[in-house]
Amino acid sequence: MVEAAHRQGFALVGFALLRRLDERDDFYRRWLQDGRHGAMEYLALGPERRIDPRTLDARFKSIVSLAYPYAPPQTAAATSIDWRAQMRGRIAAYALGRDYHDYVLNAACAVAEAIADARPGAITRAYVDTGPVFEREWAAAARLGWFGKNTMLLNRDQGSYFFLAEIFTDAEFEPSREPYREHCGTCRRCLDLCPTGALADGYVMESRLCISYQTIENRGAIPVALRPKLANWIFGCDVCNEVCPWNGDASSEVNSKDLIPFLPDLLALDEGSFSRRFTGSAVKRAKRRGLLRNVAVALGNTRNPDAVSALARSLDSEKEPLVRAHAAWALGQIGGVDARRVLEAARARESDDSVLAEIRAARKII
Ligand code: B12
Repeated sequence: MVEAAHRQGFALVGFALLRRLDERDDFYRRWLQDGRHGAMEYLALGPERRIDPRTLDARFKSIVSLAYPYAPPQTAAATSIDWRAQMRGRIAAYALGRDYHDYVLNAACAVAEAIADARPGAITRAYVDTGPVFEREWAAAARLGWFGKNTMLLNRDQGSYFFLAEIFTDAEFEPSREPYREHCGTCRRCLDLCPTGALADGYVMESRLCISYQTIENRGAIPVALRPKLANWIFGCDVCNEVCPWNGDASSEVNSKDLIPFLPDLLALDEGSFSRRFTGSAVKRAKRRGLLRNVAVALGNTRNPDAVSALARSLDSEKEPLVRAHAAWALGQIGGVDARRVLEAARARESDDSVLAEIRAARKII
């Protein structure tokens, strides 16, 4: 079955016996009480299922944990261009190319079949982000790596650019590896360099501050104080991975058009062109209105007067108030006579209160 996993593209395979995660009970409940999950309500549903996976099915005895590497960000290309002058956005590396939920889950299902072939009658259930599972916790238990300060599962050879998948089964698989030591040591790069300070000591992730959360999971307005910190991230964020020494200077030759998309083009996408461009991509999760909201913020962060015309068109004819509101904010960031003129014209015809509030706020600063 290990060979089958490698054949399917998994670089790491490990096993752990299931048990109740008593030592995480308090941490997790406090994390939820503090509201750190933001609007991701599903993380709070039936907490016991995450603490003890045997509540999903009492017959489960062990877990097979799998790591599927993906192409690291093309860091040099993405950071060496002057994104402000060129009005380029960034998409997190995991979301470039095909949506991993499809092909990694298929690969995990093939491994589950290999288990059932080797042990006829075995019950198996595969997950990739698709169930109430602490995937990193179990990957650490299966000794694939250690739980890093950036809350990523890290491995000395693989860094953190891999997806996790797991198979619950009633077959018994004992850990086959040595316990994995933690190797963060005194390093604090991820904690110190996260643009929004979303990471705190003690493996605490404040999702509401995480750029990944804001650009993907938040369906409403992005808090004003966070907007400048998003820089040109328009879907996800890789900073806590990029600064991790265990990722070294990993970078790859991925499709650079996708990696550094031209923001004015994205702001002009209608439902049809959005759907065509992002079908089969993880980016679809943000929906058109979420992505264009992020694009408007990134254009504001360029502070580039060349962005005014694209934002003016959006404020004039975009159907989603959420996007118009962020376009107004962006014009306020850019400032200047043209931006002011566009905001004045929009104020005269706008009827949505949330957009009007953003127009007024933007006018105050220019
Ligand atoms: C919700 C979610 C998010 C949220 C919240 C992130 C978070 N840290 O919780 C947001 C949207 C912010 C997010 C962002 C990202 N995510 Co995400 N996300 C998830 C998801 C669906 C659930 C995570 C979860 O349960 N959070 C709840 C909190 C309470 O859990 P936790 O932080 O893991 O808390 C644990 C520890 O703190 C632990 N703990 C406390 N003290 C100690 C001490 C020790 C020694 C140990 C071992 C543990 C421990 O106890 C908790 C239980 O284990 C998982 C898939 C899954 N089902 O696991 C993917 C997942 C974690 N995400 C993943 C990825 C790739 C990302 C991004 C890199 C994407 C991007 N580039 O934008 C970023 C990384 C941000 C970051 N640093 O986490 C991968 C991570 C792979 C890896 N190598 O680790 C996963 C596993 C998806 C997958 N199947 O591959 N994500």
